[in-house]
Amino acid sequence: MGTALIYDEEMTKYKLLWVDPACKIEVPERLTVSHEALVESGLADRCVSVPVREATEADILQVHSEEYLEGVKKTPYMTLEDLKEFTLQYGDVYFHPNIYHCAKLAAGAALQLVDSVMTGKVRNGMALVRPPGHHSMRSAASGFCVFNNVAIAAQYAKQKYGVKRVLIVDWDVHHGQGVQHCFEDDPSVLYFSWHRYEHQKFWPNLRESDFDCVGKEKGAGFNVNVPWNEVKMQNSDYLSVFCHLLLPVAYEFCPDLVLVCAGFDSAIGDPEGEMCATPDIFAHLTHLLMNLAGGKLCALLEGGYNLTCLAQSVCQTVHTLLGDPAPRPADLHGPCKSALESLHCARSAHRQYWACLKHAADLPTSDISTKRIRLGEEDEKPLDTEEELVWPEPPKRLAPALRTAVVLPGGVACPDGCNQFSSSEELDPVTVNKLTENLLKDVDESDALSILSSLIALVEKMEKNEICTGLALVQDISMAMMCVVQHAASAPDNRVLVVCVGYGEVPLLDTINGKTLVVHFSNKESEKHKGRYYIPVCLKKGFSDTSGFIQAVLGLLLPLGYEYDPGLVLLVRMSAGGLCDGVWQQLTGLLLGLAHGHTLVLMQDGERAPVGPTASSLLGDPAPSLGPLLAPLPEDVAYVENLRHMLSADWKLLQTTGESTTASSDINMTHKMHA
Ligand code: FKS
Ligand code: ZN
Repeated sequence: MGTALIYDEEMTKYKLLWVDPACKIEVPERLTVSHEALVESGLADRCVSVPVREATEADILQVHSEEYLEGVKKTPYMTLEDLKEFTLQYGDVYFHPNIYHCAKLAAGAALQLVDSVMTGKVRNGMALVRPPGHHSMRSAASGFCVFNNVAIAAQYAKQKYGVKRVLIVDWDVHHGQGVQHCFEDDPSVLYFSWHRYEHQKFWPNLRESDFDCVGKEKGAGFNVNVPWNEVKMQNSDYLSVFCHLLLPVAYEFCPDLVLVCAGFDSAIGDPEGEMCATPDIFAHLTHLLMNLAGGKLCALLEGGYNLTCLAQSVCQTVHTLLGDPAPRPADLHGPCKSALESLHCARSAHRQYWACLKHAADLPTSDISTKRIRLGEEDEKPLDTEEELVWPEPPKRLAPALRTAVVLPGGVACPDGCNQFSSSEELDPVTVNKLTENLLKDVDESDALSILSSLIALVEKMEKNEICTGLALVQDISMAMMCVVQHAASAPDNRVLVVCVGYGEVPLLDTINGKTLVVHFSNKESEKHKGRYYIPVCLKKGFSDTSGFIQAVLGLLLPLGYEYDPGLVLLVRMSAGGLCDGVWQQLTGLLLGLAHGHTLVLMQDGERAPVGPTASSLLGDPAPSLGPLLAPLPEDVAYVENLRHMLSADWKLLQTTGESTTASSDINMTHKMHA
């Protein structure tokens, strides 16, 4: 199952023909540099190239009015003067004799992408298109957009393929007001957008871009706006909004198809966005969406005006669609105050619509509406001196030679696509000594020793990036855990995130120096563990409450993992009765975004049934969709919310409000919370 890439040079064949400072950034080179970067990096060759087609009038009329279409249809025959005149009735857009043709191709490219994904020809894909679409409205062009490509694609998917729920994620830095208007009262399309807003002072300056515009009538709750009231938002700000708002809502909604308005003007160096997120963040945003809808994801290019950053960001997105592990994200020092305020407002505005947000905090006490500045009331801020921003080019993303290696006892078949791991090299005597002294004191089994040495050899290959992921079935899971952790954490500058799922006892691992962070999902607290680096997540009904578990993974584990930034993830499945395969696969798939994709799964030898599903997730297959999530147990939502609040003094990515948290280094407080 591959990745589609749709591109046609024809869409570079229109441009601004007169002087207009508002439109001069929208140039044909946006498309050529993006495509060239994909070709030069070898990414284009790895994709399935799908041709464009023109959207039909019927397709376009699903979203636009006949009058508008008739108007645009005349533009190829207009004189320059007529074109200028026609353009004047709209805002920040230009027409050209060839733009109608290109707009039909851009919308048609979106439809081709939907066809390729929905028929199973490919798993996912990206379309590089001009003109963009998300601003265009039923009867109006706007912001460089002529036809609303993504809206046309969503309507088409619903009609042609009977898709019940579509998620549209608009990570462009501008608000796609055209998409919002189109689906405002439609509960089958969930629209999410973050956008530069600055209390309505930023284009398109609309009141309806604010956080409290949540949709109308039946569609109430299905429009999620996160307005940025300051510029310079960074990777942490974006990830926080994904973990604490978009993903919980998206999993609860459970789309059959994900469409992305993939604009890259939200990245560093962009003259329009003035944000500071680095291109590699798009690898993570993409990855985090890839386990929704069974992996059916279509990304459509929207904005992006810094050509260097645009090309890098497009490559990051396509790399991830192809399944290459994402680079470890840099600089995750927590969201800024203004981002937290936006997140807080949006979460509280949606609290009544989504069970996962039921316990979100009230609106901020400082009334944000008083900050709404009426247009023109304040002086324009002085123009920034155009400083040249520099950021490091994202590192080359080399996929390891071997994707998934397995260490299985005799008699267990190696799952398709995996490689049975055999360590060719003998372990050095020092390691053998350490193992026998520390771990194998009482057991005198050469079997155990050979399994442990295989595990160590496997971890070493993962550290060298020769192997991406691993899976081992072991007799003594505690011993295997201790062995891997001791070994991995002994390397300087390496951190191990240990995620334990199960009712079993977690051995005492050295969590004192911060080189190991243990997050333990279970249903009861253990008394013997303490400290900042052991985090128990105790859900009332353990893993049988799918919603509660998933929400804890999204809102606790992911932000913790991102902030901790491990070099290795050790995912341990102990006796985990009630945990269904789909949930386990979601967990496994999501964790692959950390540690450059290096995840080692340990499972009890007795429990062989999950081997196949685990292997499939480690190989990068999307997890199956879980169905719309029911409301989690109210106690669990409250518990997770509380735990997050307590831990947020130590872990900045857990914050969901700008209000200060009481410092709580003593997280043992959490033991009392279920009482
Ligand atoms: C110049 C003001 C320009 C118009 C911005 C339009 C943004 C378009 C876009 C799209 F994705 F549609 F291309 N104002 N200083 O990036 O959202
Ligand atoms: Zn934009």
